[in-house]
Amino acid sequence: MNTKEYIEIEEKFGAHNYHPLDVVIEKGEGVWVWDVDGNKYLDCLAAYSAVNQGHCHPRIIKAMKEQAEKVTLTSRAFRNNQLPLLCKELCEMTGYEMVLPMNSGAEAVETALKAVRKWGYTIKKVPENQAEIIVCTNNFAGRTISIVSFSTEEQYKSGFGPLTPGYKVVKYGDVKDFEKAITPNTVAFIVEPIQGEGGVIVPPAGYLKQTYDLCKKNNILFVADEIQSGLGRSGKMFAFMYDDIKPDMVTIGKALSGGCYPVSAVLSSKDILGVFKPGDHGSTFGGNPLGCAVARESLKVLVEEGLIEKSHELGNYFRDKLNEIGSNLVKEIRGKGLFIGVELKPEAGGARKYCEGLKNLGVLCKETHDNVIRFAPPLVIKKEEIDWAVEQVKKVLV
Ligand code: IF1
Repeated sequence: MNTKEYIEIEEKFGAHNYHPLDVVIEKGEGVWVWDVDGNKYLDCLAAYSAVNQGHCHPRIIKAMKEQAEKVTLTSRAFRNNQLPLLCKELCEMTGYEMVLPMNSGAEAVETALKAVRKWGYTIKKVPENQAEIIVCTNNFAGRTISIVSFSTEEQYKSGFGPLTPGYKVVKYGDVKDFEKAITPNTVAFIVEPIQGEGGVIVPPAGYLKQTYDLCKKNNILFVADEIQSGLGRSGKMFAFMYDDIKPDMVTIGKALSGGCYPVSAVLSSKDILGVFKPGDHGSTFGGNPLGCAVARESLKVLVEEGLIEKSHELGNYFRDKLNEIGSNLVKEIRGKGLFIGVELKPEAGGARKYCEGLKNLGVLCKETHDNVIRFAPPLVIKKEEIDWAVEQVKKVLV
């Protein structure tokens, strides 16, 4: 079957909740993917940063196969011999005390929401059902009802009410706005250290530190959503590490499994995650041995292959090269590490057509927020591959 035939079948039998580029991928290796017609593409999206380690990383696939042949799922009714090791290794690697494993990113965020609320009631002593959580404009944290309830994107919420109460939205990057929103009932501030969906937005210098200090002063939990920006994407293990802070809680997902399996987690302290008692929270698949084995190897690959440092170095190189193009269509090139946003001027007529153009030249990337092209290739990309990608970008941006 060819591309057109696959698309027809999907359009007929699959729900239409996406508008993907018309490329049907059948194989991936490192930074490259191949479609069903045999065309080869450089993947500059990396499944929204889930395949930081590169497609089908041999070590991760090996770990996955080996575990799949032993045992895949035990449920949390019983213990398994992979979960303890993943928790321990994650804590040692990140400096947190405790891990709560889930599957999707949205589930990790939901877990964080439940944890900070329960912490608010049991430790901070907020009156019952009065807990407030502060979030930012332009946030993206997933698609569940509670998460879309605090989205500022109308489409994500519209038609899905009644929505979950208990959130206050403040302007991303505006410390004063954040300070004004604090009340005695504020239990947490949930923030992406770099906004992905928002358009690869890096907040003004000092923003994270100042909001963090205000959280400390007011007994508010600072929660960093590192599901997209974390695990090397920004050129550090976590994007918050560019600032002098240690969030009370961190959500991770995506690259935690190198894109091989849905694995997410919440990292925090014993005091905070300790609010969960048996029966308070869980998931059939969360912490399953297959996911844990895959995650353990994915983390090792990230560190042992020096992918975090590579992201830092090659991210600077990629941005410099994009800047050298000097296109009149470009308003701004921003980001950290290999997490790059190219914002086009309004007269460019939207980013989508440039992504289509790049696809035809063999580079896969995705527009975000109409005017931003995001470049976030697997962190295993080589300099020469960046050079080639930039040549293609040059062709569409002239
Ligand atoms: C989709 C964007 C990326 C996330 C942060 C939690 C989650 C995400 C910071 C939830 C998910 C996704 C989901 C995907 C598109 C995507 C995305 F364009 F919407 F913004 F990555 F850039 N926190 N991001 O970015 O994780 O439940 O999806 O595992 O189509 O919804 P999830």
